[in-house]
Amino acid sequence: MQEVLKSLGISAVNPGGFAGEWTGSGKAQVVASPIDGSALATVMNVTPQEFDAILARSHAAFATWKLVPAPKRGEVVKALGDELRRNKAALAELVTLEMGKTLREGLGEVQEMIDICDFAVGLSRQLYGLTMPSERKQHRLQEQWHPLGVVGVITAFNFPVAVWSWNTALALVCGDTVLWKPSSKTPLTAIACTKIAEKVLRDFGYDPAICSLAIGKGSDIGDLINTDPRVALVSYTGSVPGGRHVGKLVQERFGRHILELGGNGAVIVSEKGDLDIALRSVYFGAIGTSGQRCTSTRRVIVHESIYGTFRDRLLDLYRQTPIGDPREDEILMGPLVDAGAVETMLAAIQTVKAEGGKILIGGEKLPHPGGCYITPCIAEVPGNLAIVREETFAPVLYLMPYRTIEEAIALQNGVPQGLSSAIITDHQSESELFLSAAGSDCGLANVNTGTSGAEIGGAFGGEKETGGGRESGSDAWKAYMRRQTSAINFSGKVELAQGITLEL
Ligand code: UN1
Repeated sequence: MQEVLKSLGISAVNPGGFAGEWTGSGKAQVVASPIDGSALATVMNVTPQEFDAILARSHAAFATWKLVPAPKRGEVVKALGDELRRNKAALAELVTLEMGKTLREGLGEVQEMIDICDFAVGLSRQLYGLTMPSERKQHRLQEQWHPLGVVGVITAFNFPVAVWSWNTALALVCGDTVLWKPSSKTPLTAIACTKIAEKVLRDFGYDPAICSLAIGKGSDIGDLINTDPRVALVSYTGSVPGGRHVGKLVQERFGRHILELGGNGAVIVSEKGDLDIALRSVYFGAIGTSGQRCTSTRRVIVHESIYGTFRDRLLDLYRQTPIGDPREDEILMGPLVDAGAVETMLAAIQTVKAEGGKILIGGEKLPHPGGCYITPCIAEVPGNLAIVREETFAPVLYLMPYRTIEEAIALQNGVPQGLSSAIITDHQSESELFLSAAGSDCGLANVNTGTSGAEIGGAFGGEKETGGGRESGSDAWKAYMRRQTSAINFSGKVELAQGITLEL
């Protein structure tokens, strides 16, 4: 463990702020591993004054960074990807130590970082604007995309490094600077990533404040980001109440935001689908990252004709789930992020029972040091009970039957969130209906694969209470730039649009 920390530049005590230099004289925070409760290192939070200086540096860095040609900015992102490749094993291990996901998932998370860097390098030569025909003679219409400013990136504990990289790789090629406020639960991985970015920027001779960091509580540092007009865009990943708060503050000052909030992923299992695919997809979607992904499968809607068989086979898988130290190879489910998350899960299970659901398995605390281990739970419910409509960030899976595909889609859509959804079917009309305007209302809708594990190539995000933002692939980069439309007259005369004449 000490070797991993050392190789990533983590000391016993670490300043939690960076913008060209490391600062942090606020509250000292001891970071404990959910694996066994052991202390990993101490982080010094930044004070509001230090935050102000960090933001000023990030803002100043934007003035020069935006003038660097985009393909040159892409070279920096290429080097960042290479540096992440070199540090993949260590960074994955730190992710596992700090938030408790299995090492194989930690490696997958770092791979997502590498992938988005590769994507952004290509993008650095493809920040295309359009040209349009003008309605006036000898005029031309065009649009260009320009750098936007400082991007405040506020991330959650569950993907402590990948979400930063989705935002950062795009922001950098778009000519923006990044100011990162990670979850207070995972500050060490943020320090490690910032050190990697610092090295890359210094190697190129660019201002290292282009990738800044400010560790502190959401209610102070987060709100300073939300309210400061020097932050052009706030990209927030977190809960629905958190996003509602961020959205209001940022909107109040007409800033931009990308909100990536709660999910309530459902898989529809059709009797016309492959049962093995259904079982594997649902199982990984529900217990992966101990049910702490925003894309986690929280509901499974099963055709009544196969309901009993599916339920029994899923229960078999659950009974055999290897739970324990997430660094061990055979372990599929590690701890929850902290003891509070375990308590939230236990409280949700009580509510399920009170609302008429039936617990089929799970919800038992395991006697490990640190107190964060619990068996994954399946609850049988008659439909979207009030508790089912809430996102409980834990491995609780709700099982419900359906009769017609229309009824299944209505159940799938019948929650306030709209992030991820899936159908398991070999019947083309069913899958096409699911993907049509009459189908899933989510930002992600998959066929014959589960709700989680989205690839970086697509735009990632969701509708309704999920917040509507999009990050990562496709044309999500457009949110990180400002669009400028120009009319260019080469006629030598003045001609007004819309046929308006002006006789002088
Ligand atoms: C999240 O849980 O905030 O699709 C992100 C997935 C991952 C990202 C999840 N690629 O499950």
